[in-house]
Amino acid sequence: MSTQATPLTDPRLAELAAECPALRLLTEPGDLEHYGRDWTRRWTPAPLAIALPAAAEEVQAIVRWANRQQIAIVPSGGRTGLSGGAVAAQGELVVSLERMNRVLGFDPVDRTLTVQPGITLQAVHDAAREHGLIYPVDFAARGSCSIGGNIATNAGGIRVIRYGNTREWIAGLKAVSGAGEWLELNRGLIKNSSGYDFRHLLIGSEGTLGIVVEATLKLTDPPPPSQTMLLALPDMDALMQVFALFRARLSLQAFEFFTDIAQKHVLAHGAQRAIDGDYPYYVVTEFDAVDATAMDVALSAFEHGMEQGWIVDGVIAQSEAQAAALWRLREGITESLAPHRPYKNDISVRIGAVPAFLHEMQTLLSHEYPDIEVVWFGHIGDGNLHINVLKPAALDDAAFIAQCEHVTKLLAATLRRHGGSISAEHGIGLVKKPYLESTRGEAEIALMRQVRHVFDPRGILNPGKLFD
Ligand code: 2HG
Ligand code: ZN
Repeated sequence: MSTQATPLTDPRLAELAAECPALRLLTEPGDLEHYGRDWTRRWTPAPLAIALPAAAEEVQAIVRWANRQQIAIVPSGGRTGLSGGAVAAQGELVVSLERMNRVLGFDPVDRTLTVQPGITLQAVHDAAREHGLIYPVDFAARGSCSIGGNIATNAGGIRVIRYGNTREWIAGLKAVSGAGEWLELNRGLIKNSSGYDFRHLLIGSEGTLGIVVEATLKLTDPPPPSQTMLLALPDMDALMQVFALFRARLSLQAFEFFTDIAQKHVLAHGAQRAIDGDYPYYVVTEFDAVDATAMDVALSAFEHGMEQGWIVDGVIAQSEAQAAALWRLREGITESLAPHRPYKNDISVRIGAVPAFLHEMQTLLSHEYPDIEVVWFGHIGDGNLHINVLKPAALDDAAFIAQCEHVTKLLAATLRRHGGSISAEHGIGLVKKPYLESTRGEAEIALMRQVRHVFDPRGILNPGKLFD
């Protein structure tokens, strides 16, 4: 990928370059491909160019230029998204925030960290730790995803059960609206009862209302010492039984599940087997374990689960390295499945609705995908399931996607009946757009359209994403 700007033959880009002389603009084919796609790999990238602003003023100048020129913008973070929200396949200008990746300040009294949007989640974790605190949102893409993208999708991850989603951790945002206005939202206040809180509109808006140029993040105390356990379960019903048992007796930091098929792929990808034999379901759970008494409570919960027949085997990590190895069995799944070009569903229902929903879903999927490998895993303690449908080598892309879209329609209808969501944490983007109505009412979607128009009257921000 080049770092040098190439000569600009497009007069519109030449005008932008003249207005922002320091702005880095890329038009080499390799750059267009790199910045024009996300992890979905379904669309052929075809952006007009890539802009890499280094300051908020440049972002504002770009948005104003795009309004004048009527050019669509795709705001871009780490592009680890799985719904096509950061795909640029229609001649858009990609505005990559990757150069705006600094920590701008730490406030020890407010316990906040102010950062630019292009900083990775991992760098936020490291910066918080330097001050003896944590930023608790966490998931496997931490090394590549950016905080701006996390905000755009209200990212969740593996600690939601304890800490909630990204939304809970945003104390303030600075952003440029689709019309090019400068917005300062909430300014780090804890109490602010002064009308509409647009901060929360921008969170989860998938780059359709504004571009975040600065975020003030709340930090918190590190959790007490914890223990990580891997459990093997005999059947689906046991999942929620064990969850109820562990949640009642322990202070959970994470409760994640995966199936034997998921484990098969992650082991083939280099993870270490921790439990001999194969079982239908596995749980990785992490819980506070402050002292020996806490461990006794955990062991007695485990034994109770064994006696009831809900747990068939288990391992407790004896070291940090072993805990990391257990976590790899769960966190390595997405990467291990990538070569199989999976079609992904990311769905949620209320925790109370999980058992009934799971049964209906299992019947549906085994009926609709009789000869296709389907991998289940996810954040079962939050009612959030990931379903990855693996493309058989013999089936061509279009036929495979058509089949998966047909099943997703049925799944969306099932979700609607159970009051669930077609996108728990990955966003709607392009992939889930046809199913938005299964989760949101007609009046609600009509209001969303109007809100979008108010923030972005010319429709330049991420057009075609979320809804048309
Ligand atoms: C996870 O929980 C991510 O690991 C990715 O949300 C899920 O690949 C997926 O479907
Ligand atoms: Zn997830």
